Amino acid sequence: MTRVITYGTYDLLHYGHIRLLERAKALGDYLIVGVTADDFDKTRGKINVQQSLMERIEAVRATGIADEIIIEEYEGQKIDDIRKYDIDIFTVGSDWKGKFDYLNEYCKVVYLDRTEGISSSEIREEKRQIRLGLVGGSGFLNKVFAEAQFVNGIHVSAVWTSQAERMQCQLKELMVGSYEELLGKVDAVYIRSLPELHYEQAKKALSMGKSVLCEAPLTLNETETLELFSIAEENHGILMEAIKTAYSTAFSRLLLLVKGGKIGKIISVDATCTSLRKDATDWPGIYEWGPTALLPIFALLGTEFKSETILFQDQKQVDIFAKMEFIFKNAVASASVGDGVKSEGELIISGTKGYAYVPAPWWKTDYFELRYEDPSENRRYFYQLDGEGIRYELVAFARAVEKGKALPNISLQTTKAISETMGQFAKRENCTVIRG
Ligand code: C2G
Repeated sequence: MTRVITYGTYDLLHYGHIRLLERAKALGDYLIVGVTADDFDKTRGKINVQQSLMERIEAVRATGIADEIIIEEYEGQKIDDIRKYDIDIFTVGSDWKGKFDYLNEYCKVVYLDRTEGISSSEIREEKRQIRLGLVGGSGFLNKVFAEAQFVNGIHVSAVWTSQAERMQCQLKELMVGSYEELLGKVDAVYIRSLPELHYEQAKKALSMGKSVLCEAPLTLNETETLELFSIAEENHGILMEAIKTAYSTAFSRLLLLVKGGKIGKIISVDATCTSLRKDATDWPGIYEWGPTALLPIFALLGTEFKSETILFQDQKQVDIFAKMEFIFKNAVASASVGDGVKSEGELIISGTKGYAYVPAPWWKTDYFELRYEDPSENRRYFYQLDGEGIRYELVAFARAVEKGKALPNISLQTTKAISETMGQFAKRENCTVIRG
């Protein structure tokens, strides 16, 4: 009996996949199909997969072609599987030609012609076509534009910015003269303007039924933030707060592990985010860093707290550093943020059994450690991070727009608390100012 194995994601199963499976089966008597797990796909850069693993397995099973279905979870598994399942032939489409020659050592490798003219990416592109407008006075728009190229179904189609000179050529071609003109050309907007402009800009877009992905803080108070969410709902649009860290796999997994009790009861969360930038930035630096530093604090400890801020200004009265202290019922936290002061950008979560350590720059990390009194219990965790998380954030936004339902990685409670805290800071409430 000839045993054949093949692998794939099989997202939105199409006839290209089915033809491949049929020919794979015809190579022998027994066909095993390995369907890729979500995490494994993410590590190989496949971020747009729309169906869950179970949906994809079910679709392959329903073809009736596979004799057995297994899950592909890790790099190198193919060799393990070939041995474990006593495989005679490994086969895959010709788009992989040469890539699996190393398996010849273990079994016969056959590349089958790929079916032209159909692919999961094309189906995803057809399923959703979101014309995205980029708004704001920031060079960061270039980054978002670059990252949008990795997201199926999002097309940047207009840009409105006060910083034309900082835009790369392709964005210059998409520039329009007013916000209204931009809104006329798009289905959704990404906003990275000064926080005090967010409310009006988001409101205008949402009222016209557009969806909005807006950098944090969404607004500078809880009431306006809630109002924006209700306008979004009334107009069937999506409103999502953009903090790229919330979409990094390492950060999400860290929160799950810590919330799951891995370091005991959380006693303290200390987050530091600083930068020294030569260019005057679009946002005052503390606005720029504040929401990111507040994210793990509110996500882990909730939003019932008392807070106090110590703000440092330079001789020209420019805010260069702020230390925000939080007292919760059973825990404390601090956010040290600065633009003009440099420190170690680490995140430390202290618990009654151990602590989590995320090295600098923690807001775009692919790695963290859980550490204990007995160092032999320490564990290191690594995850893939592409595009600083912006790419994943855009995928989540596109999915939400398509489904008409947001499943943000940031809770509404956290979003509200970030708006309120940054607003209080803007008004210098509970704030002691030290001038240098
Ligand atoms: N395929 C094809 N024709 C298409 C599209 C895909 O023959 N038009 C084949 C691919 O070559 C692959 C299988 O269908 O053999 C599954 O394709 P994907 O779901 O895109 O999976 P892929 O990323 O190619 O995974 O470990 C993973 C495997 O190595 C391949």
